[in-house]
Amino acid sequence: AQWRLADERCELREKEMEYMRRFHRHKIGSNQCNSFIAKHVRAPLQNVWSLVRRFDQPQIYKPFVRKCVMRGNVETGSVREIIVQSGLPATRSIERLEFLDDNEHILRVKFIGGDHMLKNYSSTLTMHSEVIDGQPGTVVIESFVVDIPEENTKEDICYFVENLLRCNLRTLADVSEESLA
Ligand code: A9S
Repeated sequence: AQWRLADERCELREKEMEYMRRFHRHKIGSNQCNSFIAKHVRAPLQNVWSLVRRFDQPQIYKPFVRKCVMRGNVETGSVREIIVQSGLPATRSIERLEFLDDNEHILRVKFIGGDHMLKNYSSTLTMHSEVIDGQPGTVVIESFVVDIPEENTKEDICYFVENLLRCNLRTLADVSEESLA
C-alpha cells in the first residue's frame, strides 16, 4: 500500500508537470526571474475558483490587500487599484486582468503600476480537480515572472515573491476549506 501511495504521489507530480507545460510558459528576459508555487486545497474546484475569479475582490483571500478599487465589470482588460496593508514595502499596486477563463480555470494578471519594486510582474494561476484522501480537492498552481531589481539577486526576488504567493495560497486554502465546514 505504501508503494502504491508513493506511486500515486509520483503520478500527481507528473500531472502537475503537464499542467506547467500546458499553462505556465512565460517569456523570460535576461534580467528577469520566474518561479511557481503549487498548493493542494481540500475543497472542490468550483469553491476555490469562485473565490479566485473575483478580480475586483482580491482581499477575499489575499491577506496583504487592505482595499481594492475597480471600475466597471470584471473582464479582460479590467484594471484594479490595490491599497496594501501597512508595514509592507509598497502602498499601492495597479493591476490589469489579462485573461480570465471560467472553463479552463485560468487567471492571468499583470502589475502595470504602483510604488512597489515588482516591475513587469506577470502571473498565471490555474487550478485542476484532484482527489485528496478520497475527497474532492483542487491543485492550485501560480507561476510568475518579474524583473530582477538592480539592488537584488535573482534568488532574493524569487524568494520574496514565492513567500508572498505561499501566504496568498494558504489563505485561499483556509477560506475555501472553512466555507465547507
Ligand atoms: O498579490 C499577488 O498576487 C502577488 C504579489 C507578489 C503581491 C505583492 C504586493 O501586493 C505586496 C504584498 C504588497 C508586496 C505588491 C504588489 C508589492 C509588494 O511589494
